[in-house]
Amino acid sequence: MKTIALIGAPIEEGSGRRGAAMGPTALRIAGIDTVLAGLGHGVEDEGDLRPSAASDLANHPGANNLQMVAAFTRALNDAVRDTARKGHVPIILGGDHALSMGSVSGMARYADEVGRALFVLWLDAHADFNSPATSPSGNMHGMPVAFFCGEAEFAPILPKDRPLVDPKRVFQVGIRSVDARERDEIAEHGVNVYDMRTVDELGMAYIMRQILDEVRAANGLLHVSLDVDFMDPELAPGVGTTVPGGATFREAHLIMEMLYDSDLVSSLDLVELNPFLDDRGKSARILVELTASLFGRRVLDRPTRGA
Ligand code: 5AB
Ligand code: MN
Ligand code: MN
Ligand code: MN
Repeated sequence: MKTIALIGAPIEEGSGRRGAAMGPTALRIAGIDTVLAGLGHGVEDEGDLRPSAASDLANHPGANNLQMVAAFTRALNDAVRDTARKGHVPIILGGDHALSMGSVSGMARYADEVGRALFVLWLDAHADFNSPATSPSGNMHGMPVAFFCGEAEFAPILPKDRPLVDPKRVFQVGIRSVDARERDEIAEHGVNVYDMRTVDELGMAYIMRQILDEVRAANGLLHVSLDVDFMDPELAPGVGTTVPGGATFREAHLIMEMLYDSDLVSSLDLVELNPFLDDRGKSARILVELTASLFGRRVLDRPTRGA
């Protein structure tokens, strides 16, 4: 059994609209703490981070709300590293996806301290590899992967010598909306992209086995970042950036069960939930269901084949 630390990150300034700041509350109302405790884990709810804007940074025309995004990045970078040092598993309750600038950078710092490689499983409709120079919107929830890979270095948000994530250790699954310049960037940097067509052709189980084998062979830590829009909008409508053709409940669920079986997951982001757009808590509940599966809920105890 694990000790899980819930860290609320009510940031919405990284997205183009309001509402994601209510995400941590919705996840708590959907019962994330009691569900995890019911599986036998220790659960410590650290409450919500409430950083004040990073007023040392100048506004940037290509990076909307930079001061607030930087404040959450710094706060999470420390909080996640401290949690991992205690041997606990941080679950970041978002909040928009800009928060992964901080959570993944914090895990990269921890991995560096313990001499292990950090891998990232990015479950999203989008590649989130824009920078202020390439972004069509200026919204920083479209930039976290470029940031923690060291690409979007345009302001002193974190120290320059921070540990980075190797783009070849980033696995993106479910991708189906990529901007033109982003497409070139992910190819150039060698990010592993399993887009929806690949999921359809190869199947989720095959893809997950490949990813998990690689993490295991490197004795790596695996950070999972789950964007609500990874799922099909029919299943999870509570998000500002829906894209049709997303993962089904069965595909998402299978990923979570395979992650649990692997015992490789060190940390988890639940991001982009916008309760203002949700349908009676549906998306919040699905995130809690998936998290339960990632931490060991079993529908059936499978008998050994042939037994
Ligand atoms: B999300 C877009 N690529 O950069 C941009 O939901 C969308 O965290 C980003 O994946 C979507 O503005 C960010 C058009
Ligand atoms: Mn995203
Ligand atoms: Mn997305
Ligand atoms: Mn580049």
